[in-house]
Amino acid sequence: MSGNRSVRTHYRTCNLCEAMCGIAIELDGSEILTITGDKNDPLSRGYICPKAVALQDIYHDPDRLKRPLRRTSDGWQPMEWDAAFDEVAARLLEIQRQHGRDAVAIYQGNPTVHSSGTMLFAPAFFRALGTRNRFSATSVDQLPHHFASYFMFGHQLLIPVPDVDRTHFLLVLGANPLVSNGSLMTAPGMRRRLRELRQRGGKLVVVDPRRTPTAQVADEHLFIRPGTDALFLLALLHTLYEQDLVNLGPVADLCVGQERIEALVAEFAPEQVASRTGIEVEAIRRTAVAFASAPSAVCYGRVGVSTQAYGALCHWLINLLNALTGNLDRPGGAMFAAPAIETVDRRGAGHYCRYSSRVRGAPEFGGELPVSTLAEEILTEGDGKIRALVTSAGNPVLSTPNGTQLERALSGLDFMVSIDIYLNETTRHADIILPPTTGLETDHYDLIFHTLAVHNTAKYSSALFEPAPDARHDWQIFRQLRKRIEAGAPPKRLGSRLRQACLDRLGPERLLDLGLRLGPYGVWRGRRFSPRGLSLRKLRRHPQGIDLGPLRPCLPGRLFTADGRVHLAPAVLVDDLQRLRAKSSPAVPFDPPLSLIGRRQLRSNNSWMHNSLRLVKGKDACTLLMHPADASVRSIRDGETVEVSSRVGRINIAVELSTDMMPGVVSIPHGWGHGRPGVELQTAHAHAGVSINDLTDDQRVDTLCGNAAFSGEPVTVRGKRPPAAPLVT
Ligand SMILES: Nc1nc2c(c(=O)[nH]1)N[C@H]1C(S)=C(S)[C@@H](COP(=O)(O)OP(=O)(O)OC[C@H]3O[C@@H](n4cnc5c(=O)[nH]c(N)nc54)[C@H](O)[C@@H]3O)O[C@H]1N2
Ligand SMILES: Nc1nc2c(c(=O)[nH]1)N[C@H]1C(S)=C(S)[C@@H](COP(=O)(O)OP(=O)(O)OC[C@H]3O[C@@H](n4cnc5c(=O)[nH]c(N)nc54)[C@H](O)[C@@H]3O)O[C@H]1N2
Ligand code: SF4
Ligand SMILES: [Mo]
Repeated sequence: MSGNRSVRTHYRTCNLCEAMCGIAIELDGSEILTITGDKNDPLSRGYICPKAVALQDIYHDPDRLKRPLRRTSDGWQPMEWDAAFDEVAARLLEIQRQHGRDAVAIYQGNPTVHSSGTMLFAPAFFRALGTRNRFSATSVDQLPHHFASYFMFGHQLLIPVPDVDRTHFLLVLGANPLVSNGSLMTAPGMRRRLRELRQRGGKLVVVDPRRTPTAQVADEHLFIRPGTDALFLLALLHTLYEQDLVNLGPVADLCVGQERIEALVAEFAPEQVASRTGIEVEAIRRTAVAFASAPSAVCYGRVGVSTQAYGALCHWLINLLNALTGNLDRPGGAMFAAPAIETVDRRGAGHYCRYSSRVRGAPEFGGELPVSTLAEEILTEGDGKIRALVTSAGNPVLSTPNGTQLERALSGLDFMVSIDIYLNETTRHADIILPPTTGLETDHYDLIFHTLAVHNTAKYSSALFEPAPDARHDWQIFRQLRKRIEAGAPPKRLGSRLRQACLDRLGPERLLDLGLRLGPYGVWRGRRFSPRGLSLRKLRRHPQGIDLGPLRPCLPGRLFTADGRVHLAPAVLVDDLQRLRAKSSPAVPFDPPLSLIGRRQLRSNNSWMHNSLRLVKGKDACTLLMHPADASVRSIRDGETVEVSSRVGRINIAVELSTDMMPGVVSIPHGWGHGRPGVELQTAHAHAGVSINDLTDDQRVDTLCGNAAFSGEPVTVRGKRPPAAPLVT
């Protein structure tokens, strides 16, 4: 191809998931020839997954919306942008005037954090609406991490990251990074990283109710009963004290509360928790001793331990395990990244319980209410009822518990607007859809995931393609909406008006440039001029990224607690042990006949990439994984369609027998269920699958922090034939 002078390579970061892989796009004119991993990217070093290639499918997708749409009795009609902005603002303001500000709710979904334009400009719009009814995907995901970090380190975003590239012992609970490519651990190329861990004599232990691809490459895999990780972690801590293995190491002088822990964990001997967790006494002790004795070790827990009834407890206990073995803030342990644009500042530190939800009294965290309560807030009559909803980059019908109930609620709203690129399960309920540019049409700097990366780097990607004519970027949509809402709302103080006018004038590029210049590696860091420091210009000159070095110890400097210490025994978390004790008493019968968990798939990205044919073609991916023993007592055969039911719903799904499942546990991937009427996603519709969240229960939450407790949903599975043995269901 070298003779062809029109062939060029565009470098950028894939922004689909947290891994931030560097990609190289080879083009002939405007035709994409190949999308490959960029070997020179300092973070991903050539790794990509199959979804990167599908970036071009999103760009070319005929179903992707390009103009605003309005729902009418004659179907969807295109609208002019200005008319759409005017109408959205007028309707929202009118509803707020009549019923109060909280009558308008907002829901922000996952791609929010993958878009610098949305990150920079959406907050001002949502602030202008001034509603307390703010919801997001956080409370079906990582809320427990924020909760533990807020109470232990004083800031919800100061989340420890496992230093996987240097550790000697990685203990993974409820995460499958070989498939998810890592989460709250930006670490593209986990297969290579895990191979290197073992090559340097390190060990990988995975605790999961399913023998996942990550568990398959581990030194040891322990099956655990869904939802019992807090007990397992307490038993690990118990063993540290029992065997005199506690040593806080580098943070010894920075912590408070350590003297309380021994008494708190005293009752959780391995013997006490083994039958509940399904993990043998000897395996618990062995794991604790190996962890504490390794030259460095780190425990990492993700979605499987976040989305359960004791998610916040789990993340507190994980941080404790790391701290009490001397592995907090030291190489090979749990460390903090130092991004080029600082995101962890005083203003966003967090807060808890300032107010609570109207119907069930669920607590706010960081200015958001748990999304498990959204449907009831719309459906329950009375003062304070939600009457309008703004969704942005979210698909809560498929991604939050009891999606069927939420759909019923959405269809009864007075007004709904969705800022989204597709007409899907959620946005089909909107009155107006505002579609932004996306992917290859946008500039990108990752504001969030550099804060969670296992190695410090910086990279700016320019848009590859000109946006379609008459398209709007997400930040432009938010700016227009905000201006109109502000024009119709009570005037704000002069200071905040001036600040906003400045932000508007700067636009995203100059804001990023300022962030880089003033950041820890910037040309103006510490108010001194450092000519070799970072600026946007410098990043543009290095489109394949700049290496800023391995993670470095940073405590106590980055702590945000009032006393500048790490709090090992925050009262709210200590008190929550009481709830666990009550639930785990032997008098309470445990475990339903079958307990349901989720799974992620390499060719899937939550609910919204099933319209790419290259990702969905082939074998049906939306199946119920079930252990052969559980199938045989129910006379269920491989491939048969069964009925799965829970307290809130029922679905029909094909069974895939698998000895990788723990007996008594079944698994369904989330993000499917595109068969609903009115979904305008041709390919996804033809590969519809069913939604696990038509089974998950909106009442199952971690009542401490409000996160959805998906893991371990009690379900009944029925085949076509009568069961081989009587079943207690
Ligand atoms: N049972 C169960 N449920 C789960 C999970 C689970 O493990 N099990 N996982 C949870 C987790 S971790 C998450 S993060 C949530 C995700 O929950 P959501 O964020 O609600 O769902 P997504 O599937 O990410 O939907 C993203 C939406 O953004 C739109 N979109 C894509 N790109 C853009 C863009 O550039 N701009 C705009 N404006 N819109 C865009 C898509 O069309 C889609 O509508 O799901 C949660 N739900
Ligand atoms: N390919 C792909 N990659 C993705 C996504 C995607 O949809 N597809 N989504 C992205 C998003 S938004 C996120 S948040 C991350 C999530 O990243 P991960 O957390 O790594 O992904 P999951 O596959 O949800 O892993 C959860 C694991 O927990 C296990 N599990 C379930 N219940 C329990 C339990 O009670 N205890 C324990 N110990 N384990 C349990 C499950 O079997 C599963 O292996 O992935 C991101 N990356
Ligand atoms: S793992 Fe795949 S989807 Fe995620 S950033 Fe890398 S290439 Fe993109
Ligand atoms: Mo997520």
